[in-house]
Amino acid sequence: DNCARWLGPGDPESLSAALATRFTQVFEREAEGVWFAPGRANLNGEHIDFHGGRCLPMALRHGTYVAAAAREDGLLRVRTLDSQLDSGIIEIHDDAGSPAEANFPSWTTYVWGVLQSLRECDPEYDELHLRSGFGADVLIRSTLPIGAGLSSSASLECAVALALVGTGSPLGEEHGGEDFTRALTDELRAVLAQVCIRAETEYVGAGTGGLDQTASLRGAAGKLVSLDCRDFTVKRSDISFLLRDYRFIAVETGQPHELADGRFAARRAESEAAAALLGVKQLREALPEKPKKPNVELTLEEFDRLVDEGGDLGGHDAGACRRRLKHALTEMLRSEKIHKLLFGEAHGVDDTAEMIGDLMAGGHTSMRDYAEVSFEVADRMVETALSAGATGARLIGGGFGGSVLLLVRKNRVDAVTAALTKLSEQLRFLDAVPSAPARAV
Ligand code: GAF
Repeated sequence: DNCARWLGPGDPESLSAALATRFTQVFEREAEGVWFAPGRANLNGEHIDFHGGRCLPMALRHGTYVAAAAREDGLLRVRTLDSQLDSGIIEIHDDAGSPAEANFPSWTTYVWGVLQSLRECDPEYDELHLRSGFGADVLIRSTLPIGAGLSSSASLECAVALALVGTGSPLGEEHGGEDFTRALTDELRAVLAQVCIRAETEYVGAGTGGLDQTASLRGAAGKLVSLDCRDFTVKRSDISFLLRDYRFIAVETGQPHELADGRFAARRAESEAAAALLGVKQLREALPEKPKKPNVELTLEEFDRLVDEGGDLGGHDAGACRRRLKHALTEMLRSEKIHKLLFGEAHGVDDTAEMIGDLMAGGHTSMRDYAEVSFEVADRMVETALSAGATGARLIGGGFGGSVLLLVRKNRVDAVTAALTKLSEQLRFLDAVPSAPARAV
């Protein structure tokens, strides 16, 4: 029998109402609203967003809820209800520098970083500008497992961005509730994604690439996002035909990951050394508009030739740089193939699923052997899921921990989850349902 542990997303309306009630207890005043931003699962395109590659994420039903009310004294008072992180209200004074310097818990830097970054928002978008002296009381609750490779950090940033804009900007003053969500055009969402990306790269100091924030702010219900990271344009593909017979399931490995812990940055630096040797800023430039396998092979040969000639890799190991390069280029190719599958000629449901499944398997192998960000539990889970009848399985996110994404025919879900639960009863499953992006709730 199957005792798989499922992690439900909860009901947004009740979660929002409960958070507003808690807000009143915690801050002894009423919240002006509650905002939500989802986590994401990425079908393909890992470790290539910062190289201008194509990513294929979906926004999840699980994410971060933020209740907030404005303050006019510039003070930021924040609290999380996550039992592992909660240490009561934390007061961040605007002129006191980064919370990290004050030894506040690391999650507070994300909140503070979004506030700083919003203040530097492109002057063209004055509807997003926070009034001077703006501060806020902020209460946070997440339905995403933290550090599970499902973008808990980005979903926190995006939910906070909406809450701050919702309480402190002209857009928020003019529009409340559903009206606020409607007023957030795709253009404004793209601007807010950049705000959150800057919060993470400049204020938190994690050199990530923008996939997560874009998925959270610009995903769509029932749709997979095809994100071209050269210019952050998105196309959305309705995959409801696939979801009639198949399910995407994320399985949390129980091994948490930290993007700010240095290993992610080390992998990125090796791939950037390869790019520099090839004379490009981002590795996507090393491939033509419509890349094919021979283009990947030629680029690898070119890399080998440059290494043989004594080319400069900034002190990085040539073998490691080559493996990062190979991962990035083949991952880009897999993304283009899935993009073509979704937007090109239609195939039958099972054929489409099989083709996506094969590409997922290729993606996992590449994460394991070339990006070298996988780990034993994830490898075993992928193998087990595939032998138990999953159509596709791969590690997603930054790696070194996190989650595996499965594509499973509905009639095989029980068999697959039972086989995985036999591996470890600690695993947690969540339905990866492509859902609406960040919004007021
Ligand atoms: C993390 C990063 F935040 C993203 O930008 C992306 O690089 C991903 O790892 C790997 O694809 O989620």
